[in-house]
Amino acid sequence: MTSTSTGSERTLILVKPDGVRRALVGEIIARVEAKGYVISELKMMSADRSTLEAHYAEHKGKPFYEPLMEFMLSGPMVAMIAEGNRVIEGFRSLAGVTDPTLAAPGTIRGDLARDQGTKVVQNLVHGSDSVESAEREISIFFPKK
Ligand code: IDP
Ligand code: MG
Repeated sequence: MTSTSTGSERTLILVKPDGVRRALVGEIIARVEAKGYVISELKMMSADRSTLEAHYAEHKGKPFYEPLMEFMLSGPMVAMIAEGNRVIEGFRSLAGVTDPTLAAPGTIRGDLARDQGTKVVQNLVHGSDSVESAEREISIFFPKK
């Protein structure tokens, strides 16, 4: 890296259980790769409740918290680390806004998800929202041995 370039970032991406159930893992990975980000870690997993409580600590107490826990425990998901310059905001842009009804066409949520009438929004993917949350979330899903 030269002194004038910004540092490469890492972000945590989850393909949530709805994405795995709907066989969209390949489609979602393809979009991340096509954008030019590098996937450096990747695993299929079933999260346990304590992992999800740590991951979603900021949402504890909100009306959708318990439905969110149930949804994230409803089946396997895929966790990955993607790397590249500005990948944190870049993946959030690829994903689209939280509400899939409002997410722009062209985004993962806008193209592939819709309101299912559930208490928690099922929107296929998670992406970290800052450098601090990315590092915190990566350490939850990919702890250093
Ligand atoms: P984000 O995934 O776009 O970063 P967050 O606000 O961090 O959105 O919320 C985490 C997850 O909780 C969302 O992806 C969605 O599944 C769910 N969620 C967020 N806000 C609501 C809501 O107002 N109603 C129902 N579910 C929600
Ligand atoms: Mg979030």
